[in-house]
Amino acid sequence: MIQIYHVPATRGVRPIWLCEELGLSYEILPVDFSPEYRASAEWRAMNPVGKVPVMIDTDANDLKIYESGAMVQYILDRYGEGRLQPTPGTAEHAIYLQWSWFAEATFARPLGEIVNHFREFPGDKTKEDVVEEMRDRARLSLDAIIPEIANKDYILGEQFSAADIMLGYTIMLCEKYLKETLPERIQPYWERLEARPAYRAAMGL
Ligand SMILES: N[C@@H](CCC(=O)N[C@@H](CS)C(=O)NCC(=O)O)C(=O)O
Repeated sequence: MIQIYHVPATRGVRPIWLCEELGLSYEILPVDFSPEYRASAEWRAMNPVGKVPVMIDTDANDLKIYESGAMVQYILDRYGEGRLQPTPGTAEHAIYLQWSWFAEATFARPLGEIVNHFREFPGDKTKEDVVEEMRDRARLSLDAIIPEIANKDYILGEQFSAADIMLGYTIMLCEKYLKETLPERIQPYWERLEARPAYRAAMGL
Protein backbone atom coordinates (compact mmCIF):
# COMPACT_ATOMS: atom_id res chain seq x y z
CA MET A 1 0.00 0.00 0.00
CA ILE A 2 1.23 3.46 -0.84
CA GLN A 3 0.78 5.86 2.05
CA ILE A 4 1.06 9.59 1.44
CA TYR A 5 1.52 11.96 4.33
CA HIS A 6 -0.21 14.97 2.91
CA VAL A 7 -1.57 18.45 3.47
CA PRO A 8 -4.43 19.41 1.09
CA ALA A 9 -3.38 21.24 -2.11
CA THR A 10 0.36 20.82 -1.46
CA ARG A 11 2.87 18.75 -3.45
CA GLY A 12 1.40 15.46 -2.27
CA VAL A 13 -1.16 16.23 -4.99
CA ARG A 14 1.38 14.92 -7.52
CA PRO A 15 1.69 11.30 -6.31
CA ILE A 16 -2.02 11.21 -5.40
CA TRP A 17 -2.98 12.46 -8.88
CA LEU A 18 -0.74 9.80 -10.39
CA CYS A 19 -2.24 7.00 -8.26
CA GLU A 20 -5.68 8.17 -9.36
CA GLU A 21 -4.65 8.15 -13.04
CA LEU A 22 -3.19 4.64 -12.70
CA GLY A 23 -6.06 3.28 -10.62
CA LEU A 24 -3.73 2.35 -7.74
CA SER A 25 -4.98 2.22 -4.19
CA TYR A 26 -3.33 4.54 -1.72
CA GLU A 27 -3.90 5.96 1.71
CA ILE A 28 -3.70 9.63 2.70
CA LEU A 29 -2.36 10.41 6.16
CA PRO A 30 -2.99 14.01 7.21
CA VAL A 31 -0.05 16.00 8.58
CA ASP A 32 -0.16 18.93 10.98
CA PHE A 33 1.32 21.68 8.78
CA SER A 34 2.15 24.04 11.66
CA PRO A 35 5.82 25.13 11.76
CA GLU A 36 6.00 23.74 15.30
CA TYR A 37 4.97 20.23 14.29
CA ARG A 38 7.14 20.25 11.18
CA ALA A 39 10.10 21.20 13.38
CA SER A 40 9.35 18.41 15.86
CA ALA A 41 11.64 15.41 16.27
CA GLU A 42 8.70 13.21 15.21
CA TRP A 43 8.27 14.92 11.82
CA ARG A 44 12.00 15.51 11.26
CA ALA A 45 12.41 11.74 11.56
CA MET A 46 10.02 11.47 8.59
CA ASN A 47 11.45 14.38 6.62
CA PRO A 48 14.73 15.90 7.86
CA VAL A 49 13.94 19.29 6.28
CA GLY A 50 10.46 19.42 7.79
CA LYS A 51 8.45 19.57 4.55
CA VAL A 52 5.56 17.60 3.07
CA PRO A 53 4.81 15.23 1.40
CA VAL A 54 6.33 11.97 2.58
CA MET A 55 5.49 8.66 0.96
CA ILE A 56 5.84 5.17 2.45
CA ASP A 57 5.42 2.02 0.37
CA THR A 58 4.42 -0.67 2.84
CA ASP A 59 4.79 -3.29 0.09
CA ALA A 60 8.48 -2.41 -0.33
CA ASN A 61 9.89 -2.73 3.19
CA ASP A 62 8.38 0.60 4.20
CA LEU A 63 10.47 2.44 1.65
CA LYS A 64 10.29 6.16 2.46
CA ILE A 65 10.62 9.01 -0.05
CA TYR A 66 10.35 12.73 0.62
CA GLU A 67 10.58 14.38 -2.82
CA SER A 68 7.34 14.56 -4.79
CA GLY A 69 9.02 14.06 -8.19
CA ALA A 70 10.87 11.00 -6.91
CA MET A 71 7.57 9.60 -5.64
CA VAL A 72 6.02 10.05 -9.07
CA GLN A 73 8.94 8.35 -10.83
CA TYR A 74 9.05 5.48 -8.32
CA ILE A 75 5.31 4.79 -8.57
CA LEU A 76 5.54 4.82 -12.39
CA ASP A 77 8.56 2.52 -12.50
CA ARG A 78 7.29 0.05 -9.94
CA TYR A 79 3.54 0.02 -10.58
CA GLY A 80 2.94 1.88 -13.85
CA GLU A 81 3.33 -1.08 -16.22
CA GLY A 82 4.73 1.26 -18.86
CA ARG A 83 1.90 3.77 -18.61
CA LEU A 84 2.25 7.57 -18.49
CA GLN A 85 5.93 7.74 -19.44
CA PRO A 86 7.89 7.01 -22.63
CA THR A 87 10.28 4.06 -22.69
CA PRO A 88 13.31 4.82 -20.46
CA GLY A 89 16.51 5.44 -22.37
CA THR A 90 14.77 6.93 -25.41
CA ALA A 91 14.96 10.56 -26.57
CA GLU A 92 11.26 10.89 -25.71
CA HIS A 93 12.01 9.81 -22.16
CA ALA A 94 14.80 12.36 -21.89
CA ILE A 95 12.32 15.11 -22.82
CA TYR A 96 9.81 13.65 -20.38
CA LEU A 97 12.48 13.86 -17.65
CA GLN A 98 13.40 17.38 -18.65
CA TRP A 99 9.84 18.65 -18.16
CA SER A 100 9.38 16.69 -14.95
CA TRP A 101 12.51 18.18 -13.42
CA PHE A 102 11.83 21.59 -14.88
CA ALA A 103 8.44 21.61 -13.14
CA GLU A 104 9.98 21.36 -9.68
CA ALA A 105 13.63 22.46 -9.92
CA THR A 106 13.18 25.54 -12.14
CA PHE A 107 9.52 26.50 -12.43
CA ALA A 108 8.29 25.87 -8.85
CA ARG A 109 11.36 27.38 -7.24
CA PRO A 110 10.54 31.10 -7.56
CA LEU A 111 6.95 30.38 -6.53
CA GLY A 112 8.27 28.66 -3.40
CA GLU A 113 10.40 31.72 -2.73
CA ILE A 114 7.29 33.92 -2.90
CA VAL A 115 5.61 31.72 -0.29
CA ASN A 116 8.72 31.79 1.91
CA HIS A 117 9.08 35.52 1.51
CA PHE A 118 5.53 36.27 2.66
CA ARG A 119 6.01 33.92 5.59
CA GLU A 120 9.33 35.47 6.69
CA PHE A 121 8.49 39.09 5.89
CA PRO A 122 4.74 39.56 6.40
CA GLY A 123 2.99 42.91 6.08
CA ASP A 124 5.15 46.02 5.91
CA LYS A 125 8.36 44.02 5.79
CA THR A 126 7.41 42.43 2.46
CA LYS A 127 9.92 43.40 -0.19
CA GLU A 128 7.80 43.88 -3.29
CA ASP A 129 10.82 44.03 -5.61
CA VAL A 130 11.99 40.60 -4.43
CA VAL A 131 8.53 39.12 -4.88
CA GLU A 132 8.20 40.74 -8.33
CA GLU A 133 11.55 39.29 -9.41
CA MET A 134 10.31 35.82 -8.41
CA ARG A 135 7.07 36.40 -10.31
CA ASP A 136 9.13 37.34 -13.38
CA ARG A 137 11.08 34.10 -13.09
CA ALA A 138 7.88 32.09 -12.89
CA ARG A 139 6.49 34.00 -15.91
CA LEU A 140 9.63 33.07 -17.84
CA SER A 141 8.97 29.40 -17.10
CA LEU A 142 5.37 29.77 -18.28
CA ASP A 143 6.73 31.35 -21.48
CA ALA A 144 9.01 28.35 -21.98
CA ILE A 145 6.02 26.01 -21.95
CA ILE A 146 3.88 28.01 -24.41
CA PRO A 147 5.60 27.01 -27.70
CA GLU A 148 5.74 23.39 -26.55
CA ILE A 149 1.99 23.09 -26.21
CA ALA A 150 1.06 25.30 -29.15
CA ASN A 151 -0.06 22.47 -31.39
CA LYS A 152 -0.57 19.57 -29.03
CA ASP A 153 -2.75 18.61 -26.12
CA TYR A 154 -0.02 17.69 -23.65
CA ILE A 155 3.62 18.52 -23.05
CA LEU A 156 4.87 15.40 -24.88
CA GLY A 157 2.26 15.38 -27.65
CA GLU A 158 -1.20 13.85 -27.84
CA GLN A 159 -0.59 11.50 -24.92
CA PHE A 160 -1.01 12.64 -21.34
CA SER A 161 2.05 11.70 -19.22
CA ALA A 162 3.31 12.10 -15.67
CA ALA A 163 5.27 15.17 -16.86
CA ASP A 164 1.87 16.88 -17.19
CA ILE A 165 1.20 15.98 -13.54
CA MET A 166 4.53 17.52 -12.50
CA LEU A 167 3.86 20.69 -14.53
CA GLY A 168 0.17 20.84 -13.69
CA TYR A 169 0.80 21.17 -9.99
CA THR A 170 3.21 24.07 -10.61
CA ILE A 171 0.80 25.82 -12.99
CA MET A 172 -1.80 25.58 -10.22
CA LEU A 173 0.71 27.40 -7.96
CA CYS A 174 1.01 30.16 -10.59
CA GLU A 175 -2.73 30.68 -10.42
CA LYS A 176 -2.32 31.23 -6.69
CA TYR A 177 0.85 33.33 -6.54
CA LEU A 178 1.03 35.38 -9.73
CA LYS A 179 -1.22 38.39 -9.57
CA GLU A 180 -2.57 38.04 -13.09
CA THR A 181 -4.57 35.34 -14.85
CA LEU A 182 -2.52 32.73 -16.69
CA PRO A 183 -1.33 33.63 -20.22
CA GLU A 184 -4.03 32.97 -22.79
CA ARG A 185 -1.88 30.41 -24.59
CA ILE A 186 -1.45 28.33 -21.41
CA GLN A 187 -5.17 28.33 -20.62
CA PRO A 188 -6.34 25.48 -22.92
CA TYR A 189 -3.55 23.21 -21.62
CA TRP A 190 -4.31 24.07 -18.00
CA GLU A 191 -8.08 23.65 -18.52
CA ARG A 192 -7.40 20.20 -20.03
CA LEU A 193 -5.35 19.22 -16.98
CA GLU A 194 -7.61 20.61 -14.29
CA ALA A 195 -10.65 18.95 -15.87
CA ARG A 196 -9.14 15.50 -15.37
CA PRO A 197 -11.09 13.53 -12.77
CA ALA A 198 -7.79 12.31 -11.25
CA TYR A 199 -6.62 15.90 -10.68
CA ARG A 200 -9.95 16.86 -9.18
CA ALA A 201 -9.85 13.87 -6.85
CA ALA A 202 -6.28 14.68 -5.77
CA MET A 203 -7.29 18.26 -5.03
CA GLY A 204 -10.43 17.16 -3.20
CA LEU A 205 -12.65 19.09 -5.64
N1 LIG B 1 11.01 19.61 -3.63
C1 LIG B 1 10.10 19.21 -2.59
C2 LIG B 1 9.44 20.46 -2.04
C3 LIG B 1 8.56 20.17 -0.83
C4 LIG B 1 7.86 21.45 -0.35
O1 LIG B 1 8.37 22.58 -0.54
N2 LIG B 1 6.72 21.28 0.28
C5 LIG B 1 6.00 22.42 0.82
C6 LIG B 1 4.50 22.20 0.69
S1 LIG B 1 4.03 22.04 -1.01
C7 LIG B 1 6.34 22.59 2.28
O2 LIG B 1 6.37 21.63 3.02
N3 LIG B 1 6.61 23.83 2.69
C8 LIG B 1 6.94 24.16 4.04
C9 LIG B 1 8.27 24.81 4.15
O3 LIG B 1 9.00 24.90 3.16
O4 LIG B 1 8.58 25.25 5.24
C10 LIG B 1 9.06 18.24 -3.20
O5 LIG B 1 8.79 18.35 -4.40
O6 LIG B 1 8.53 17.37 -2.47
